[in-house]
Amino acid sequence: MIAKWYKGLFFLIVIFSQVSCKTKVHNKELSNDFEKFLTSSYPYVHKINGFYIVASDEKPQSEDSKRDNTGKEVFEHSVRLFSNFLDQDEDGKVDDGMLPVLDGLKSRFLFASGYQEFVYDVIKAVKKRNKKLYVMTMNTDSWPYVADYNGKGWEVDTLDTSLWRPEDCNALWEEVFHTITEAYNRVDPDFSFSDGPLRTYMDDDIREGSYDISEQNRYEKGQYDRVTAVNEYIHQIWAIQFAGEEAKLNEHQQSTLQFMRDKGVPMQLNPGYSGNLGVRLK
Ligand SMILES: [Ca+2]
Repeated sequence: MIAKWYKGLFFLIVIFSQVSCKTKVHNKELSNDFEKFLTSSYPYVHKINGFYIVASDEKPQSEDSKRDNTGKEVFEHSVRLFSNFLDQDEDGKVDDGMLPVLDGLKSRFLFASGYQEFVYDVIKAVKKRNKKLYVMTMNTDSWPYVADYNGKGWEVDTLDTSLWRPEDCNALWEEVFHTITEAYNRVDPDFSFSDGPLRTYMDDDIREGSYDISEQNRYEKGQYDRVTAVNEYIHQIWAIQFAGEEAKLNEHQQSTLQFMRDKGVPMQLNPGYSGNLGVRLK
């Protein structure tokens, strides 16, 4: 299946880091001010050890969304997904192996869900106040939100294009996964998307003609770069292993999966997970 939401499906704003805080007290004041700003500006705010998740109260309304959900449900679902990725053993605490990743999340990212205008506003406002943070988004007016998606129950023949997505998928799963793997990318130089093993596996797959990014690049008028492509490639491979279709992956994709496993990338999600981490601020 070719997803209908390929346009701009991975939206990442690069904000260059320039902040220099001289004392811990100053850091704390900044973080209090930032938190006050978030809670006074957005309908929903959650914090997991300093990593913020914000959301609008707009109802998801993309073409592929089931339209009976609310913005609050998307928000609470995003908190559950982040929590479950960070708490694979489901004991209600961040797994030890995920602590560095959580550090990467809190120091470099913020997650926002809502319509495009809302997330643009968050991006602008966050950039003004904390230049270190990238805003990762779930655009609920253009990407499918499917509350009961469970990541299983479909088959794939081969993974041969960047446009492939699981059937009836929930884009929120993918965007949360991208945020987690972007955090890996920031804390572990081996997890680079521009060079290193992951990039090599994808480049080899493309060179041998078994994987294609050119069609997506045409759709995106030449703007689909290989750094973005690597992050989508690893999500596709993750989704295929999650559905139990791992045997369909070719040798480059198998190597990519093994690399992620060796790095401790969380491989499981439990749709019934209820051990939310962190604290709801609003
Ligand atoms: Ca745990």
